[in-house]
Amino acid sequence: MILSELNNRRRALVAEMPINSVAILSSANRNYRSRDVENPYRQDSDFLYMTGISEPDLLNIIYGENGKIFSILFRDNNTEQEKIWIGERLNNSQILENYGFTEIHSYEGCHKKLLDFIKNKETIYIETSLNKELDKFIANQISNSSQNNRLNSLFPKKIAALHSITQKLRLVKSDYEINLIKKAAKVSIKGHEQAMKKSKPGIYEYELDAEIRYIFNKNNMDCAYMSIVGGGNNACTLHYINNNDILKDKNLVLIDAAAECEGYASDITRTFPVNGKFTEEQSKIYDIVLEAQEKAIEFVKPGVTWDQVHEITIKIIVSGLIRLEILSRDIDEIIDSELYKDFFMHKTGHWLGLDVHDVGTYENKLFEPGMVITVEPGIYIDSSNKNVLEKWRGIGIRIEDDVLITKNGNEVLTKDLVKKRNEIETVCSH
Ligand SMILES: [Mn+2]
Repeated sequence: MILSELNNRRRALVAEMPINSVAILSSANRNYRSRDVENPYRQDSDFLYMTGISEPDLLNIIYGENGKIFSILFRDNNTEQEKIWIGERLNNSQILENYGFTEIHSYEGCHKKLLDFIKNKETIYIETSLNKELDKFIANQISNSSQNNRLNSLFPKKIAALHSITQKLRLVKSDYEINLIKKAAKVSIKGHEQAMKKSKPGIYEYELDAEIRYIFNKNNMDCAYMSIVGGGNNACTLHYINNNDILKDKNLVLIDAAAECEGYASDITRTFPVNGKFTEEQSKIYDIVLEAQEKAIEFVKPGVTWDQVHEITIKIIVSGLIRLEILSRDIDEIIDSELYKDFFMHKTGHWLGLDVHDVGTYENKLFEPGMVITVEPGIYIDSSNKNVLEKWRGIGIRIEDDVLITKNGNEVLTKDLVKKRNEIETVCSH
């Protein structure tokens, strides 16, 4: 983590807070798999954004005073026992130097010490329900302060939602952040290519899942989210993660999987034939989704809204389905009455960043350079849908890329992964 990046973020946070405010951030809790066995630790995204540190049991206070930015960390050096069981981690003086904190104090008993930094402030910016102890402490202070106690009367009176600021900051990515998403994308692409090469009828969905995970892990990355590997009709279950079915000849397989690099997610979906060759029906549906995706991406640029992008994909998908006689009314009627939702029931994309479905509002938000989004239309024809000819049933296709909005338009961060039918068939044949 480069220091200038962290300092820019701290400065930006302070600039967004009213004068005489303080932000209090808590690290994410440990998460247990069963009894005392922990899941791999994942830092809270806001905390990671403001501190760069991926450890539990931390508290961070940020405020500005006389034009100077203060970032106070509460953290304990590891004990001898921890050194034996878990190993060494950086000590507080290394952390102070590498991450640019103004001071470090002990985490043990930090609530009392906290008061030194927040008394006389007017507003606390915080995310409640992340750290129950801290929530309780603050609630107590506030109720005491209303009781005319002289010391407690110095406690801030207002509580505000920290995410109202952090989501705004996190929405526009710096070059440093974009580079991390690019790194994650590069490894994700390798994973998808590997799955295309290894796919064949008779193997199980989890085998392709494992191929992808192997590539990610081999590159020192992990999955940004649970991989979706859905063969045949399983592709019609939008968040299918069982991945335990057999992959059948002449079926498609939809893979939505991507790696995370230093907290930053990529998010890619490709759909390809299990045996490497698209059937006629699959080809027809595939080309509609691809056209919708490419036209939507072409349209992405500063000043555009999500609604506009979604409208383009809907139009192309609906006219495609009419052409194939899967839908049979007038295009405007289908769009107005949302009849297409039997086949395309989700939005065209989402923000991407530290969270795979990243923070940020959607309604009327204009795209700006530095924002990163996914564009991922799909068509899903469930095998139980008796309103369409049998030959179409059980086809589920989604194509998803990660797109950076630039000054003049956009850059597809995942463009190196094949998506035209003939290109996919070529990779599958290797
Ligand atoms: Mn996505």
